[in-house]
Amino acid sequence: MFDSFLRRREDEKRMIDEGRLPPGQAVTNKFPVLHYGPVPHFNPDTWTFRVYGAVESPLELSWEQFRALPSTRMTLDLHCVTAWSKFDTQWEGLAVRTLIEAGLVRPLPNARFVIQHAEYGYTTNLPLEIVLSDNFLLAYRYEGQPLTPDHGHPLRGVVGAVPGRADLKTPYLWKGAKWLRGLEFSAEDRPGFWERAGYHNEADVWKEERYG
Ligand SMILES: Nc1nc2c(c(=O)[nH]1)N[C@H]1C(S)=C(S)[C@@H](COP(=O)(O)O)O[C@H]1N2
Ligand SMILES: [Mo]
Repeated sequence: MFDSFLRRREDEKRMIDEGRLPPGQAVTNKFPVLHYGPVPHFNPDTWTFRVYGAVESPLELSWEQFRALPSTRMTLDLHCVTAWSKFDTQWEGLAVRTLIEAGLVRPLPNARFVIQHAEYGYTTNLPLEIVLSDNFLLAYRYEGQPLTPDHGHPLRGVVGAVPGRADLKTPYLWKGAKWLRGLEFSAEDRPGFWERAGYHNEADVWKEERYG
């Protein structure tokens, strides 16, 4: 107990020194679980991933097809709006850019936003620019293991900070939908579940944009 307290204090000091702790955040070495509603059951035979909206033609992939696409790894610092930050988390999954480079998704010129659609109607919205950047991933593995049900198995959006990449915008973690089932490209922005519940639409962790 006391050891983990000391370790957390040391980690926090190091992250402040390295300029990696955003205002109002505290370090956790745990991985808290936060969401609204129940944890869905995953059936690999019926699961689909859809990409639609402002794209040349809609795409639907089975779990097998999704997993056959080339994977990308990202190491991200996660910042939750409830004030915990978790550093150097390792993720593996599909980069949205890979879907575009493979020619599977062709965004229309007017596409500027992407709405993540998850089980039970949960949605969250991000600018296309963030979805295509080096700090957003459609993740199916965390720390070398498949996601646990609580953290979004089999697939979630995840967004975080990449140390040393001040050029990347970093939103709070709620901008990654657990139990993700599809992406809607859109010309117009459409605030999602937490955004409509009062969270900030942009959610920049460095500007402390927590509430709208
Ligand atoms: N489908 C779904 N995804 C969600 C949420 C949710 O309620 N439903 N909550 C978000 C919020 S508020 C946070 S902080 C993160 C938490 O992710 P974690 O439980 O893996 O820490 O998931 C986000 N993704
Ligand atoms: Mo959250």
